[in-house]
Amino acid sequence: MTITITAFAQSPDRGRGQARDMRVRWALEEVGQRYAVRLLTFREMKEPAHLALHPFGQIPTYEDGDLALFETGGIVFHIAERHAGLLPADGNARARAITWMFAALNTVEPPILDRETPRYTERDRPWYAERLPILEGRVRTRLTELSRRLGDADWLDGAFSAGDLLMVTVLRRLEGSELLDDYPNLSAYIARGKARPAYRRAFDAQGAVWTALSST
Ligand code: GTB
Repeated sequence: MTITITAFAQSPDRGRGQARDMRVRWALEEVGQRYAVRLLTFREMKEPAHLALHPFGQIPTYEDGDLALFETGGIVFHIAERHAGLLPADGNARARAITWMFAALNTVEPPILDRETPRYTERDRPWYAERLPILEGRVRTRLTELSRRLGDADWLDGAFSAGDLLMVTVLRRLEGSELLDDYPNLSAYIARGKARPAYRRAFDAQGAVWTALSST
């Protein structure tokens, strides 16, 4: 059975690996699963065939036989449960790794997105300049807390896990801003994630979509 995921036919990030298919690609590479990719235009994402797979008309989705999933947290969790390599075998360590998955998506990602989204949608509004420092302050609060917890460790809780995979992709959203500058251990943590061979393969694969598009 071939696993098939969906991704942007034309990613707005031009191959920088910020779209969420990157998380799923990385997870599949970590566990050594081959996969196919169905590329979708924005129009196709809102058509009935895709809406049957994804109620919100987004990417990525994941199909394996008669199983269809959406939401990167659910997809990465499914991959991690089915294959060795992304969750520890010990029950307590596994529960903690799963907790970090939720922490990445529910506690760290929201303030990062809350800061990022108005940069595109509200930049010309009178309140934007006043609001930005507030949003950045909320991101800094989370980074300070996360940095304190990570300390000098390589990963959040022992060996690399799906929790780290999601956390690194979440923190990567801050690349290009100065927000990470005050947190060298978090920058090093992101770099460690990006140095993993599975990350490199996933990044190159998603980047190849943009390269192929721009050469036509
Ligand atoms: N919570 C869902 C999940 O984790 O799976 C969110 C999925 C999601 O936001 N998908 C986006 C999408 O399909 C693509 S990744 N958007 C189209 C739509 O909603 O109509 C978000 C994204 C897009 C672009 C960049 N970028 O250019 O840097 C980064 C992230």
